Amino acid sequence: MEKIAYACFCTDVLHEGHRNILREAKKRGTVVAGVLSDREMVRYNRFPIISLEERIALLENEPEVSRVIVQDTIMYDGVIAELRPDFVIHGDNWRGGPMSSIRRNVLKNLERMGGELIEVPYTWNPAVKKIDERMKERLVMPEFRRRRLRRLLDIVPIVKTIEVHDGLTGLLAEKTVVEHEGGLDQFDALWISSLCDSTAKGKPDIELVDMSSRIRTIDDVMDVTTKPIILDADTGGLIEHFVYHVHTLERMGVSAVILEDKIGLKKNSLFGTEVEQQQDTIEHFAAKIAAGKEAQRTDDFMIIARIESLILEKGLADALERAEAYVAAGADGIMIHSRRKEPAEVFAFADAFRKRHPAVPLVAVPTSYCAVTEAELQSHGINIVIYANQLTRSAFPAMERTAKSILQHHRALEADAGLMPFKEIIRLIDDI
Ligand code: SPV
Ligand code: MG
Repeated sequence: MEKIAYACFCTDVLHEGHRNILREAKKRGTVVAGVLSDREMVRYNRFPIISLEERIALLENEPEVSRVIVQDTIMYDGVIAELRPDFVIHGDNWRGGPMSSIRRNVLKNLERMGGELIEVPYTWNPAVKKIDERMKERLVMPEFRRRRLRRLLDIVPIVKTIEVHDGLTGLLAEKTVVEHEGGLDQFDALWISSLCDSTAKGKPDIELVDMSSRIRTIDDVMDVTTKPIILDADTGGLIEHFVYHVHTLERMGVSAVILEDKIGLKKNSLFGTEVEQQQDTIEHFAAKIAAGKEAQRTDDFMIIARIESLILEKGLADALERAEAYVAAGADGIMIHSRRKEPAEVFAFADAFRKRHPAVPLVAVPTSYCAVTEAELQSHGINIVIYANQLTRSAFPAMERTAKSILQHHRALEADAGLMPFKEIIRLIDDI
């Protein structure tokens, strides 16, 4: 019986390096090519530019390939048990970083089931580099980035979103990949928080940092990332101004804005009823949503309505009544906010809302009820989770500790042990 040589691809384009792998596979037997599923491509931080069907066709067109299968997990346990390949072929570029856990998994499975790993020297030349750069270029283009949030909502069970407020936090959110529960994981989307954007500028979160300045932050983040951006647009301001902002943000490639139903001098929600805050009327806020939807020019852009009833202790019935009106006005999603330590009121809202609207995306921001897991949120129908301020809150104490240590010791030595060498920080920055 002819031997089986298996190689899995998580790419939207085939270049010389991939063809080299296919040729090496062909030398050893019948070539079965794997195509990684959309969901796993995303978890692996390779957002698919073309569809699964197109990726299958790409490999079917290669003369060496006898059969194409879909590999649904990044780890090889399932595919090796089912296919029993005699050889697994892979480029040798997976020996370091999070990819090395996939290599270990392949070796473990081959040892158990029989079979040999063949590692082909990774092909890196100007032509391959150019193709790689072209693919990255497509990901950063506004029309592609804008659409990416809606695509994610179809692909992943819950869109994991992290706060960023400058190029560096953007890079961290873009590139951090961890090995987790037998797979790889990374963040799906970026949250430009009004609180953290204002705080980074040393200003209070009261809509003092104006849209021009927020756009500057978005642009800094966009310049070094590809992931979709959800903007915290506070109250959206005057309806007459909001419609212009929708145009600008949509053109830039922002995927969604979240507008909160407050009016007057907005204060941060985490203050709750400790400070004077006023909720907008249902009619006026619904009119703002409708005006924004009317102004947008693509089907990609999303306007998500944020309900502050629970923050302001107006109760579940008020939150649900508002949700109904905002969806009727055209909102593409609902964010329900809470500052309780437990997620019970968020779950109660989500369960009731889901009965009436099975498909409207729901967003949660578990800052105060931080013990909740993504799986629990997901089981109550939440589609987007936003970790809204954790990067800022972890960076500040570290910086404060360092500042105090230098002042206390009149030198930097004592602080130095806790510092990352700059060489490691700048590894995030791409060469051009
Ligand atoms: C923000 O991050 O600015 C938010 C979320 O609006 S919260 O701070 O919890 O109100
Ligand atoms: Mg905010």
